[in-house]
Amino acid sequence: MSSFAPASSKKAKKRAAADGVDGEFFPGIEKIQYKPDAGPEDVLCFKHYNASEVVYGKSMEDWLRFSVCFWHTFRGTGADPFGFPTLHRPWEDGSDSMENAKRRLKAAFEFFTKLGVNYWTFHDRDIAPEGNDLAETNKNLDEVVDLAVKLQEETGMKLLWGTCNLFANPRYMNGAATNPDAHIVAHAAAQVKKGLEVTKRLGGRNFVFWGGREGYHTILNTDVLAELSHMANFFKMAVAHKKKIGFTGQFLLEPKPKEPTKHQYDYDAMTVIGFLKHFGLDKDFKLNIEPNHTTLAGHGYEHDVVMASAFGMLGSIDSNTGSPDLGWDTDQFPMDVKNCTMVMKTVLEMGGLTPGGLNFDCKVRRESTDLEDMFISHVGAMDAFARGLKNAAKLRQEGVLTRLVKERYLSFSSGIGAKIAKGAATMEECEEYILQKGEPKAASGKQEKYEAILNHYV
Ligand code: XUL
Ligand code: CO
Repeated sequence: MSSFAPASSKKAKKRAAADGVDGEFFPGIEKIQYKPDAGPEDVLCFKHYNASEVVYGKSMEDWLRFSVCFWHTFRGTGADPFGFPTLHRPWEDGSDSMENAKRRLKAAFEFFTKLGVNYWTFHDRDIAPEGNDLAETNKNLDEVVDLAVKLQEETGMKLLWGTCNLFANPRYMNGAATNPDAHIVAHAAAQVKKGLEVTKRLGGRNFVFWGGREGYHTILNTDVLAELSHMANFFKMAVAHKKKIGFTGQFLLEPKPKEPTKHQYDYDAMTVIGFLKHFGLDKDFKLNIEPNHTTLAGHGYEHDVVMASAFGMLGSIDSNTGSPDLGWDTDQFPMDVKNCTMVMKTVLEMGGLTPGGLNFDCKVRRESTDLEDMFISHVGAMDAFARGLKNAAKLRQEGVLTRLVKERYLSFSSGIGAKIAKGAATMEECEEYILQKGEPKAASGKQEKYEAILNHYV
């Protein structure tokens, strides 16, 4: 999301003038093929991702469920707080018109199809311009959604999830669902009502809530309990409306610890699970985990994926990465095969992510200015995850780590351990046990052995 308008070029103006042209937006780029023997510089083909290949009982496309996000890939301009846009796309005419929005959507569907993904994701405000009031804004959205329905039908593309942008407009600067002004909370609810309706129309498999401005900058002006209960009531309204309109997609909450607010309420997976349980919302929501947010919270890359999955709350993944040496959300393409292996290990253990998927909430660097970089980045990340999937499948098939972890906890399968595991033991029994058995033997944690085993598969 940026306030910088992309600079217009002569070519773009010409294209803009010929509104409705169904030209080719990525000439010279054919549908990306699987070429396992391709060389190191062949970066416009898959060397590992082979959509229909069966791995561990399911096709790769079913395990991975790749999705392209509209906001970075089609609204990203490369602008940063220090510099103007660098990514000048030929279909952009620099305006906020409906014509530009529709042309951009057509370019996006050509991209999705040539890349060979089955899913996409968007925020309401990515795809259609805001009008002068809610009625006009909704009308604009409906008109672009009409085109999206048609393009989905023509290409077979599906919507992984829709979401509402409740953070860019200045009205939300003090929060949306947690704003101290009820008028603004009501506006956010009205926006989500429409967002749910269009997501349903597009057959969205999920609907995401990322609380971009739900947090605080200073505790001095903030009633945290009031804000958190308003947020819970906001979600309850959304659940009620979902039921009312018969939307069957999964609701997902996306944790992030900081940025843009200094403290975001949805700090990390366990914080969000605690919030959902506290307010009785845990049956209606799962989590959309973004590893770059996890690392911002000070955890390891796969930590939140593992925690959410352990509690049966992993719904979907915004598969990106941060830069380990930077402290902000860089939204880079995930290229680290070991990280991808760890994520896919969890996905395999839980039997798959459906109805969620791996959404590339990632942006090309502002210096990666060529159109082909849009493809190279996605292809590279898809291949990294395909390798992660194959590694994780082998790891699981051979079962070495699973066996070692099982053995590590063996003491809980009988005797006092089984009683503790069931929650049936008392402190007196534990005392009696220790008095009889004496001092326990310390066992090695064998971290390096586990790490060496993982390296065998990566
Ligand atoms: C922001 C972020 C969002 C959400 C959707 O850091 O990740 O793009 O994924 O609003
Ligand atoms: Co995200």
